[in-house]
Amino acid sequence: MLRSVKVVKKEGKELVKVTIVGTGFVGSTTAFALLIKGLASEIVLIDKDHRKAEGEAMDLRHGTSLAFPVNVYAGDYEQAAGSDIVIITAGVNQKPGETRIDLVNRNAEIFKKIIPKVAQYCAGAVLLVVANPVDILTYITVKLSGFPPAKVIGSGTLLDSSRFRQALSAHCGVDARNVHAYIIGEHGDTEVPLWSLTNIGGVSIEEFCLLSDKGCTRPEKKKIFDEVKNAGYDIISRKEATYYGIGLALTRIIEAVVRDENSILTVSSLLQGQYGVYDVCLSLPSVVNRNGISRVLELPLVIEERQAFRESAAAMKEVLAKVNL
Ligand code: 6V0
Repeated sequence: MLRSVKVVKKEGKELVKVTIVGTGFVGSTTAFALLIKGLASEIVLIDKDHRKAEGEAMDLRHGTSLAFPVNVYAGDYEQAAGSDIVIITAGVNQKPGETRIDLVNRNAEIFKKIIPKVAQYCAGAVLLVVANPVDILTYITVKLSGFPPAKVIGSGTLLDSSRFRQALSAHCGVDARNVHAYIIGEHGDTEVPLWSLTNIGGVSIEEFCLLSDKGCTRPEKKKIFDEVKNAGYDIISRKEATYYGIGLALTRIIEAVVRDENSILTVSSLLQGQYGVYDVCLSLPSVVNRNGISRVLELPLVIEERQAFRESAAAMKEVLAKVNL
């Protein structure tokens, strides 16, 4: 029987085991962020380049006396047994000029090797998919693992929503934590900003701008959203990878799971009829707790947002139809 995430308490401390498959830029940065936040008591690093995983584990271990007592080591799938969460970052990343969708066949092949082993050894875990195209690979993970769909989470547009909140924070001069704004749909070129629900401290973005002398015209909104949508490309063209933002986004999801927070996060999961969309993984604001996704919210979108969301779903279905599962 599948169990939910265990948070064993020993002498008042929570024991959480996290496995990270793929210890490149994203995997190792996420391990570092987990260590700094003290969210895991045990971290297993798996990579096809085992020596690299060993090197990352050694480097991280050397900081544990200065942060939290985490047992971090390089291992294989046997050592991942009993993990509460398995993060899957293994796969190729975008090169300058490539889209996320361009990676689909290469990373689907990698997932075909990884997911059966993860399912074999980590039957009770929540799976957190990160490799791109993340919505397609989340769907593939649901199918290949046989896990209940609620236990398979794609990092989806949590990063994009965070970028959106940061861009609006800079525009409005308000702490990003007081900016409430979602990007939904694909983590990629068809993603959808929910301007109609964007608010700052409970005041709609349009009203906030009016009250504080900030511009909120259509071209200004387009400029902000373009910056968000193209952020990944803009970073990759400068430093060939992105990892700090996603590392923190993953840490936020893990926090919601291990602390059973019921946090609302825009993550990707298998949709079952939301806005008339079935059998594809996409991001919508979702309630995340120790069981994974406990509820996917259907917010009152305006017609253009609904339509754009459906188009994003159609684009994902087109890609999925070409994947050889
Ligand atoms: P990277 O630095 O090349 O790391 C990938 C790692 O995966 C390498 O260490 C490989 O050795 C390892 N690997 C490859 N195949 C296997 C396998 N079969 N088993 C075990 N390990 C394997 O890439 P990076 O860390 O930059 O990116 C990883 C993935 O995350 C890519 O697909 C990116 O596109 C994706 N990202 C997703 C983001 C998101 O928001 N969802 C954000 C950034 C990157």
